Order: sequence, then C-alpha cells, then structure tokens
Amino acid sequence: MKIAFVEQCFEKLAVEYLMAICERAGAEVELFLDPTLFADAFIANSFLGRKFDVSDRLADRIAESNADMLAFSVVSDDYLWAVSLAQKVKARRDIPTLFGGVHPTAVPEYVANNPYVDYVCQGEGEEAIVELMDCLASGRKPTHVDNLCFFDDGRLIKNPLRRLETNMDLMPFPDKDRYYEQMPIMRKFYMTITSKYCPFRCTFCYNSAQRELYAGKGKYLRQRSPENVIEELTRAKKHNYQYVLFNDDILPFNRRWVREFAPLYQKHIGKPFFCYLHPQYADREIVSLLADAGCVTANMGIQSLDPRVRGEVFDRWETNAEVADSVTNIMRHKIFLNTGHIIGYPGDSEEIQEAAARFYADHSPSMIGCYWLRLYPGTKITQTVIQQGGLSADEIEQINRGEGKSFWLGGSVKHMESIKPFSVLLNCMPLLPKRVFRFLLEKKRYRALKRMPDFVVMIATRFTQLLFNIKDIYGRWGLYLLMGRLRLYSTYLLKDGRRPARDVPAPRPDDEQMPAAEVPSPLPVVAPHRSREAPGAAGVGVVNPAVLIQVTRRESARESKH
Ligand code: B12
Ligand code: SF4
Repeated sequence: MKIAFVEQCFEKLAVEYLMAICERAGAEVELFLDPTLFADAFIANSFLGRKFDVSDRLADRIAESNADMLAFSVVSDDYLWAVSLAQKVKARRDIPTLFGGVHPTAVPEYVANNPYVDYVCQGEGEEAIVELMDCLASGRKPTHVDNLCFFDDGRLIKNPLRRLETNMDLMPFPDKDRYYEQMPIMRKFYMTITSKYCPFRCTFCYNSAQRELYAGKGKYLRQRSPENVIEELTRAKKHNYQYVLFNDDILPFNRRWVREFAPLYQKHIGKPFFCYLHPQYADREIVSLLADAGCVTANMGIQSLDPRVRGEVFDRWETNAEVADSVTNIMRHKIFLNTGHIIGYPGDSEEIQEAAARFYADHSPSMIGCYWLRLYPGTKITQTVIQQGGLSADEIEQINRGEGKSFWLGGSVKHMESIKPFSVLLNCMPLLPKRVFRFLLEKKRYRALKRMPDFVVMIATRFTQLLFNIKDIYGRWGLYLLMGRLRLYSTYLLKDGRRPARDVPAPRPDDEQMPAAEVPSPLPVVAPHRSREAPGAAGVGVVNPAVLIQVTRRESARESKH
C-alpha cells in the first residue's frame, strides 16, 4: 500500500507524525508539496497566484505516482486548495482521498459530502489511517473504523471517536526527511510539540470546539516526558538545526514539567528556541527557567485588555495585572515578545481599543500582532453568532468552505470603520517612536487612518510585521520558508518546464464543485448533495452579533492565538 501526503509547503507536524506511523505500519509513503506561491493563508493575490500556479503539474506527478491513497491535512484556510487539487488528481486517476485535520474535524459531514473527498478522519488520525489502509488493501469497507466519516452508497457513515491515547511517549518521532528533502533550507528550524492540546478553551480557538468533541474520551491535555522530548531533539541533531520551534499551544502549562525540562534542554540541546506562552503561565519562575534554557522568542495572546470582553466574549479569565506582569517578566528576560491582539469582535469599540493601545504603550512588547476576528467552523464564538442569528446561510456556507477575509483586512466583521485605524496603529507600533504613538492616541489623530485604502493597510501592516519579525525566530522561519518555496517552484520549471501540464478539465471553485450538505454539523448548512439527514446546530453564549459578519473571498494571513 502506498500513501501519498499532499501539502502546501508549511511544515505540518501532523503529517510528519502520520508519515512515521504509516511507515511503521509497513506502508510506502510519499510527500508531495505544492509551493502555493501568492496563494496561501499569508499572502494571496489572484493574479500572481495564477502566474505561479503549478497545481496541474503537481496533479500530473501525483497521478503518475503509484499512490493507492491521497492524504490531506487540512486547516480551514487550506480546504479549497485541497479540494481543488483532489479534483485535479481524480480527473487524471481516481485515487481515494482522505481528509483529516482541524477543518474536517470541525465539519466532518460537510467535508465528507464533497465529491472529491472519499474519507474524512475526525480528530486524531494515527490509528484511523492505519486501519483504513488495511481495509483498502484487503478490499474491505472501513465501516467500523472509528473516527472515520464517509459516504457508502449515498449513506453517511459516521463512526464514533475513539478514546485519546494518554501516553504521548508512545508517539513516534516525526518523520522530517521527506519534508527536508524538498525544502532543505528548513533544516535550520526544528519544529516539534511536547504536548497536545491546551488547558484553556478560548471561544475563537479550535480548542473550544475540540475539547467539547472529546468530552468523555479520555484526558484531553497530554504531555510527553521531558526525557522523551530531549531524546527526539538529540536524535534530530543529525539535521544540524539551529533553532527549535515548540509549537505546543502553550509550552509551560505544567510548572513541574518546566522545572525538569528546562535544565535538561539547556544541558543537552542548548539551541535558541521559540514557544507559545500564556499570561497565566508566564510568571517570574517560569519565564526565568525558559529564558535560561534558551527561549529567545515567544508568542503570547493578550487578545483584549478589557476584562469584560476577555471573560465574556473570549472566555479568558486572566486579570489585567497578570497580563501586565507576564509582559514585564518576558521583556525583562530580553525575550522577543510578539503579542496577539484581536479586534472586531461583537461589542468592540473605539474606547476599548484606545485603552488597549495605552496599555501597549506603557508595557512595550516587542511586537503586536493585531488581527481581525475570523470565524472558524465549530468554534464557540461561531456557534454563538449563529445562534444569535448573526450569519446568513451563505455566510455559514462560506465558513464551512474555509473562506474568509484576511485577518489583516477585516476578518469576519461588518461595519467596523471606527476600529480600522487600530489595525494599522497597533501593528505598526514598533516602527513608531513612543512619543509619536502617544500623540496619535491622545489627540485621536489615528482616526485619519480610517481613510487608508485596504491595500495600503495591507502593505503597511505586513511590511512592519516582516521587518520586525526578522528579529524573531518565527519571522526568520517565514523568510526561509519563502526561499524554500521559490526553490521548489523552480524545480517545477526546471523539470517540467517544457512539458505542458496535461489537458484536463480545470476545477471550478463554485457551489457545484463544493456543494453543501444537509447533514448534522456544528454549523447548519444548505443545499443538499449526498446525504439526507436533518441539519442540526449547536450553540451557546450571549454575545451581541450586531457588528458581524461579512465573509468575503479567501485571502488570509497570520492569525492571533493564545
Ligand atoms: C504550529 C501551528 C502553525 C504553524 C505551522 C503550520 C502547520 N501547518 O502546522 C504556522 C505558524 C505556520 C501556522 C500557520 C497557520 N495557522 Co496554525 N496552528 C499551529 C498549531 C499551534 C499547531 C499545529 C500542530 O502542529 N499540531 C500538532 C498536530 C500533531 O496535531 P493536529 O494538527 O491536531 O493533528 C492531529 C489531528 O488533527 C489529525 N490530523 C491532522 N491532519 C490529518 C491528516 C490526515 C490524513 C488524518 C487521517 C488525520 C489528520 O491527526 C493528527 C495527529 O493526531 C495549531 C493549533 C494546534 N494545536 O493544532 C494552529 C492552528 C492549526 N492554526 C490555525 C490557523 C488559523 C493558522 C493560519 C491560517 C493563520 C495563523 N494562525 O497563523 C495559518 C495557516 C497555515 C497553514 N496553511 O497551515 C488554526 C486553524 C483553525 C482552522 N479551523 O483552520 C489552529 C487550529 C489554531 C487556532 N487558532 O485555532 N500554524
Ligand atoms: S487561543 Fe491559545 S490559550 Fe486559548 S484555547 Fe487556543 S491555544 Fe489555548
């Protein structure tokens, strides 16, 4: 059995784990990468995206390989890309497709209903993918494979979720070789996780959905032993990495673990590292342990400086004093701190954002990533807005399709002109002398930014982020990624340059291609396609949806988290 994973060029740990698992189970594995230049979640431009599009050639390569199954790991922003590629491959050769990851986990029936998706894995995929391969290899239907959702003769089969594996040390180490072969420049940055997932459940984050989904299925928040992590990083030294990126939702959520891990890391690894922090886990002791171990860059969500909004809208209960202390602790240890800040949520106002800007002026984190709220499928805030009647059927459909306006340009928000200046002001804060920043704020001169055209906003904010990001490890990672993708793109030109891509029908990103289903889902959906069950919608909360929602064409960028 040969399984081909198909990905954009972002390194995906999920794929690396699953490749290792499949190989351990005796399968042959291949990885296909699409450079998706100017057409990804960070920079999207339809003209340039088309010019640099190699998806037909990639589809040729995949179809010509002898893969028995294609596997896609899909976040919402990738969904249309993945479906389009699956369609292109299937137009050449009908290979079964398996979709897993955050998006299919949130709306499994919706994804299963797509004609180019044969199987959906909801939740963790380690066991499901192996059992599915076994079934396909022996010609059996995967009717009893837990976590799988698919259509069988027009009937939706949705199997239950299996229990979560609690012993994280049983996970194999991620298989990086195939990724580095095609993106050699990325060897510099070793990406890993020490835990899954998060102690919190912020309403805008996938954890708010996934935690509920896994209720009663075992321990949700799990962690590897410090020794196991050190062993992985030690073995990985063969890649000659210079930096480590800990992509855990929050690295130091367990103080005892940090006390054990930090000295081990310092002694055996000692490379500068990046991690995600949280104001409730960034006190003096934790920050000092991390800094001594080698933490030089951190990303920490602050999201709002208004305690009511933070609690009632985002379900975050830290105090302003805790937030302030955490920033001070981190800055004192000279860790480059990129904070996440969300604007444009229900009930947001100019006054709230002014107060936030004053806080940032007083506490000076290295960078503020200011992002418009984006509604993702299944999250608590999305469910709430739906329940409050804040979304039309079309808008819900667009969310299910992973479409939405960029985090830089308005996210999922309608009519928030008074907030727009803060997107520029906060993102550009590191460029401005403090006195100028305060002057703009106190004299309300920032209001002039309302008139700034969207593309200027985009350039101003992205330019600042790029410039200052270079100072942090993740920023550099982004630049290297861009170089790696250009190189990969050039291999398509060099190898396949003269050969025209095969003449097969182009995908049409319209309703016919990506139909909605009338099936149970965290989001109600429209227009029946394959299945015939009643729609259902879960919902909670009490926010005012008045200002939401305008979901427009896909053009996304980096989002705030934590
Ligand atoms: C690290 C990270 C990044 C990194 C690396 C990106 C990457 N592609 O991995 C960077 C910074 C580049 C990034 C970018 C973005 N990210 Co990000 N990111 C994460 C983070 C923190 C960890 C992902 C991870 O490695 N998890 C560990 C793996 C092992 O777990 P897993 O992904 O859950 O995989 C398991 C299952 O889902 C399943 N599975 C997954 N794929 C597949 C595939 C198959 C075939 C099968 C069978 C099963 C399966 O099995 C896996 C093993 O158990 C997650 C949050 C999280 N903890 O998941 C957000 C998260 C995935 N990102 C998110 C978003 C929105 C983005 C961006 C759009 C914007 C942003 N926030 O910067 C871009 C999109 C880039 C892209 N196209 O991937 C959202 C996605 C929400 C959604 N509904 O899509 C998340 C969930 C965070 C959040 N805000 O809620 N991200
Ligand atoms: S936003 Fe961050 S802190 Fe909140 S639930 Fe998600 S990962 Fe956890």
